Amino acid sequence: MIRKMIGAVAVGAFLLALTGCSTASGTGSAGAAKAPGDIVVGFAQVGAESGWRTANTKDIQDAFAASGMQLKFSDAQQKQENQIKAIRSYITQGVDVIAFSPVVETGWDAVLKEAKDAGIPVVLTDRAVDSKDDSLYVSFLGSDFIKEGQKAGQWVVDEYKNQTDPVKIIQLEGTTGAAPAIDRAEGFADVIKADPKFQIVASQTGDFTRAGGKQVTEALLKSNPDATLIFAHNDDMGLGAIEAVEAAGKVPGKDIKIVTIDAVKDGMKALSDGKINFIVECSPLLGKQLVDIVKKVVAGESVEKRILTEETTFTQEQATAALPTRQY
Ligand code: GYE
Repeated sequence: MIRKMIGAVAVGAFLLALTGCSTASGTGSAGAAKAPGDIVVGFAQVGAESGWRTANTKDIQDAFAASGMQLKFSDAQQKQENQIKAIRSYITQGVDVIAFSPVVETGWDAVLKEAKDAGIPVVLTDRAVDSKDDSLYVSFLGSDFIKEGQKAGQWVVDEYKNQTDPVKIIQLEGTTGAAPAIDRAEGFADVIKADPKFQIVASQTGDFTRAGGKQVTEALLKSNPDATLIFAHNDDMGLGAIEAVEAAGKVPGKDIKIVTIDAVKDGMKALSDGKINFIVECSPLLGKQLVDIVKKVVAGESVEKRILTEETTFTQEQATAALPTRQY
């Protein structure tokens, strides 16, 4: 009899554990729907390094404010240890969902495992992690950075199709180890390698900032005075490069052509003015989609593991046409 009772208790405990498990994978507590005001989301942002990031932060904050959910927000100032600290603090606070944009790709498994063990679903926003265990996050929302690099490369191939002389290229890389820096470089290289006249003569990180882009371009123009093209992994570094090119007595957009990625307002203005030659769009407006993912995860609905943002490209004429209604 006592044995039977112990058995029943054990079965009960097992069932409870199972219910606990489904909460852990994001099915909500015992099926009861949570009111938006009771849902708490912790967002660990990269920093405020670029116009793109500022627009991204605003869009996420606006979308959560409109949703009625509670958003806890932290800015890691581009440091991984700060982001890990923020995520640990969200775990301790017992938030419903954690979302974050990993500053670099590697080194997340331990903290993501802690979130998983605490039953808190994680959504990757904008940037990916390179973890082999994809059960550590429920979804990854963001752009295809390889495709962006390929689009930039394709413009270069088309622009120089009638030139046989070497095209010497300076590449301004994003933050070392960040998914968009790795993937944009890869996509670009993939396309230009078809013709050996394209030579990346120097490639260095400007950390996705305007100051970084300016400083690196200054130095690299000195060591590579015959470079005629700059590929910058984001608009801000391209804008910094414009200043360095002008300071070197050259005309940006003519003596030195510039291709960038993002299409934020300042970049689009420079493109419209002919100082940048081509921009591949990368949308920072991820807020609404993130809110939708969080709602589904909390309600126990399934979500797509990979959600891609839709993006285009801009020539000078297209930038001039798009500028008046550009949101960011
Ligand atoms: O291109 C850059 C920002 O992760 C896609 O980060 C984002 C990149 C964006 O600093 O401007």
